[in-house]
This record gives sequence, structure tokens and C-alpha cells, in this order.
Amino acid sequence: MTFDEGVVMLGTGHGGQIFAVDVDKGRISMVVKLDPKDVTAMVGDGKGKLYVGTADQAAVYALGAGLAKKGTLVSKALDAGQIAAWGTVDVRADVPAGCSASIATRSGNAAKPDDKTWSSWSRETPVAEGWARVAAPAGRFLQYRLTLSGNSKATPAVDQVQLVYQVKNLPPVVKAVMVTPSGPPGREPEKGSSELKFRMVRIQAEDPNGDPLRYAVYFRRLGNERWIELTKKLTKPEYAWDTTGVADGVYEVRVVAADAPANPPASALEAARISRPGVVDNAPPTVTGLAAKPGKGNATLSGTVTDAVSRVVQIEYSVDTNDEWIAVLPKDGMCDSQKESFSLTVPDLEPGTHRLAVRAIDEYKNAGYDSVEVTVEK
Ligand SMILES: [Ca+2]
Ligand SMILES: [Ca+2]
Ligand SMILES: [Ca+2]
Repeated sequence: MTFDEGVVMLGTGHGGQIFAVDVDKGRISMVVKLDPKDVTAMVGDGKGKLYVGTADQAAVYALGAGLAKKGTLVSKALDAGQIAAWGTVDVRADVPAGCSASIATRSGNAAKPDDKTWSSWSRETPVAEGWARVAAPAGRFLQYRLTLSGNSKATPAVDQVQLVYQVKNLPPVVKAVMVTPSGPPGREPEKGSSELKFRMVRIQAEDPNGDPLRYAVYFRRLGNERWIELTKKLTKPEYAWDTTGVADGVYEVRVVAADAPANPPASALEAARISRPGVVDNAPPTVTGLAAKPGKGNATLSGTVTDAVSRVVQIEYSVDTNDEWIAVLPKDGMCDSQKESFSLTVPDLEPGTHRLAVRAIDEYKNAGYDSVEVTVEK
């Protein structure tokens, strides 16, 4: 580092660059980039000459105070993240009379600009004329090169380079469509009740361009061709499907995600995904053959519970009430199928007529009932 007339000269340990920092004007400009990598020592002679010592190729350079006739600045490879069409470029520069500044561009799809796949440099475009078309072909990476020429009294100065580009629209990706049984959405399930008549459709989707997505949700019975629309303009990746009016059976849900909100109709894209098949079951199990055989101070209660589409998960009975339900084990010891038979002894019955009720619940919390009267003798 050296200091001379309000200008601090800084050399970098890496990159071999020397910067002039004008403390009064608050301006930093790169003076030169040397081929050796490390600037290790600098000294000024007080008359405008700067001596620079370098390592990694040891050398001593003498930089004069005069202005260079010509200089170029090559940018690093700018990354658009994906293949982009390059639009226009604007270079904000101060180009004094007798000086000139021009820009050239090249593009490629590999991060390293010297890759063979890169285009060659475009022709030089003068920067004074405002927004100019970028001549480089479409590609993910772009490099620009500024060429500045001065006379011996003045040089151009570049403040800012602005580039406009547009990435290609890519379709959204629907990663998953999950459908889970649910009670009424937004309501705390009452303890142990509330049939699972809703299906929460949860969508995992994203757009490589970061476009906001809009979803359409459809359903169909497994084996049917035609999809039935549930909603078309969903913006949240979640939908509560009320299956109340839907016949019991196995269904699929299809989600179409579109990036239309962020793209004009001609270039908007969409993607679809179908959920795993899932059961809709809104009908309760049926109790058949319910019979009560009186005994001495008891009764034998028997019957069969059947559900059309899902498992019977619970069988209970009650005596002369609908509040207190007692669990019943099916004959095979486990509630694990669509049809379960049971036979049990209801103990401690006073002589007289009693009403024995049976309640059966399926996987989707639909409850079916039946009852029978029995008269116990003394
Ligand atoms: Ca998109
Ligand atoms: Ca059922
Ligand atoms: Ca069973």
C-alpha cells in the first residue's frame, strides 16, 4: 500500500491486482492486473512512479503516472442459472472527447469461459448509444469485455454495466400428491367422533423458474376413464375434498400444476401427478342376524358385522342405554377384516325386558347400530 495526494494504492495478495482508492471522492478503481499472482511490495518514488514487487513469478514492475492508451476489462462468467436468451446491455460510462469505449460479449454453457463450446467474441459495440442488443447466442453463462481507448490526456471511465436476459420457461414439477382422511377441516375433532368424510389433498410441487403455481384438482373412481373436476384455481398446495356426495369405493386424485400466473398463455407450462388410490367410505357397517338368547340372569348376544369397503375396527354393546359402550371381541379374537362375527354373554341382567344395542365402527369412523329386545326370566 502507498499513499500519494489523497490516493491510496492497494495491491492484492491474490489476483495480482492494484487498486487506486481516491479517499476524497470515495472512488475505487482497478489500475492494473499483473500476471504474477501476488503483489508483495509497493513503493512510490514521489514523482508519480510506482514500483511493484511480486511473488509467484518474482518480478519488479514500474508503473508510470501517465494514462494508458488502451485497456480491456474482461468480466467473470455471469451465471443465469439456466439457459437464457440475452437481451440488451447498457454501459454507463464517461467517455471524454477523443476517447472511445466498446463492449463485446460471448456466451456458453460451461462455467469456464475457455471451454470450446463457448461462442467467440461478438463484434465490438460502442457503449455511448444506450441499450444495445447483446450479440451472444443463448446460453447459461455470459462474459463481457470492455475495451477502453484514451488519448494521452483523458481516458474513459465505466461506472456500471447492466444486462437484461430472460431464462426459458421450464415446466413445474409435482413431486407428490398425498391424500389423507380427515374430519371437517378447521374444526377440532370431537373426541372419538367425527367421520372421516374429508380427504386432505396435499401437493408438493415447485417450479424451476420459481414461478408461483396454480393447481387444478380432479378425482375419479379407480377403473373409470373420466376425471371429475374439484377445483381449478387453487393457489395453496392444499385442498379439502368433501366426499359426502361420493359413492363408496376406491378413488384416485389428480393434480395439475400450472405456472400460468407468471407466464403468458403461449409459454405457460403445466405438470400433473396422480395420487395413490385411496378408499372413500361414508357408509356405516351393517349389523345382521342380531339375536339375544335369554339365560339365567344373563343373555347370549350374537350377530355379524359387515362393511362394504373398509375394515371393521370396533364392535361394542350397551344395555338399556346409549352412553355406556362395552367392547366386544369378535369370534376370531381380532377386529381386522370387513366381516366379523361375535357371540358373547351379557352378564348381570335383572329379570325383565332389556334392550341390547350393538355399535360397529369402520376405519373411517362411520358407526352402524342395531338393537334387540330380550326378556330375562326370574
Ligand atoms: Ca416455469
Ligand atoms: Ca364403511
Ligand atoms: Ca377378525
